[in-house]
Amino acid sequence: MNTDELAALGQQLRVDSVRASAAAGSGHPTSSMSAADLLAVLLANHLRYDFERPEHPVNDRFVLSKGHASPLLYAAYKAAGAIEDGELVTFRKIGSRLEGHPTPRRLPWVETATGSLGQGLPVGVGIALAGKRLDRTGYRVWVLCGDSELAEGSVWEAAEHAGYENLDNLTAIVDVNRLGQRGPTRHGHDLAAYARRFQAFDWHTIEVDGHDVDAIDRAYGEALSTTGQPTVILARTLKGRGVAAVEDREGLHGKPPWRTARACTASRCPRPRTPSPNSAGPVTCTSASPSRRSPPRCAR
Ligand SMILES: Cc1ncc(C[n+]2csc(CCOP(=O)(O)OP(=O)(O)O)c2C)c(N)n1
Ligand SMILES: [Mg+2]
Repeated sequence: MNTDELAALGQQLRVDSVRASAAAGSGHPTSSMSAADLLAVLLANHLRYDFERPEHPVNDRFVLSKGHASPLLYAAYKAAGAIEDGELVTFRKIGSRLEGHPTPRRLPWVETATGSLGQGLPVGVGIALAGKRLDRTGYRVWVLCGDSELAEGSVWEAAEHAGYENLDNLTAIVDVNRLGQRGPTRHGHDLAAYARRFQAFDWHTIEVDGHDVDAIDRAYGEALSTTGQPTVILARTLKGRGVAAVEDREGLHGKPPWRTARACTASRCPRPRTPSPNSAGPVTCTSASPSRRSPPRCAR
């Protein structure tokens, strides 16, 4: 996808995250919105995954370590054509497989259950090790973490292990939105502080504006071409990005969508074609251009 399409897809993921949360009257919309551009670029241009064959051994593995941002994950499934819009808005309803936190028992595309913070990266390290030593099919592991989540000690045990094992098939993406559940994180938007810590464990680090889709695209490319060490992409983002009333504001973590959510009526979701696990290189999207003619009304 090109720049405009990526930006529109990111915005669509935001809109759908808000819509799912609004339908449920709960969930974590602001946590989803900060990471929407990061996931849009990954899904459209870099993740090698066949949604029709989730068991395919060559599929990349994606772990949403900040599992509370499940609306974003489900919005991405919709964008990929794996679920329909009607199912998206069953989020958190009794009987729906779109639970508040993603579970592999119910959804074939979920690698591991997340929601308990600090678990996703350790699991991702294990998968990456298996990828190198056992499976050897060439898949990559992508793990999306929250910044407050990095306060969990298990994250740093995993980081040490990944660096020691030279896991260059592993990329961690940190959504540095400077806020946790109750307020600002220790390091705020100080990406360099996080970089120094990962570098101490022999990681390659990339600092990036997490809402600049071209910069994100380049960062993923750099991660792919880095050998001998795992890569972490430290992305400066804003929690609640895209809706001025909630953007970068404290006290809104896990709050049901606000009044403006009603403005976010769905437009048709673009469907990026993810690359076949057997094909090399990034995908060229042939789907209809995302809805530039009718942009979501909650757009900036
Ligand atoms: C082990 C653990 N402790 C506490 C929580 C409760 N909790 C859910 S989300 C959250 C804050 C997460 O903040 P961050 O990682 O920065 O993600 P963001 O929502 O900002 O994207 C907390 C403390 C949890 N899910 N797991
Ligand atoms: Mg945060």
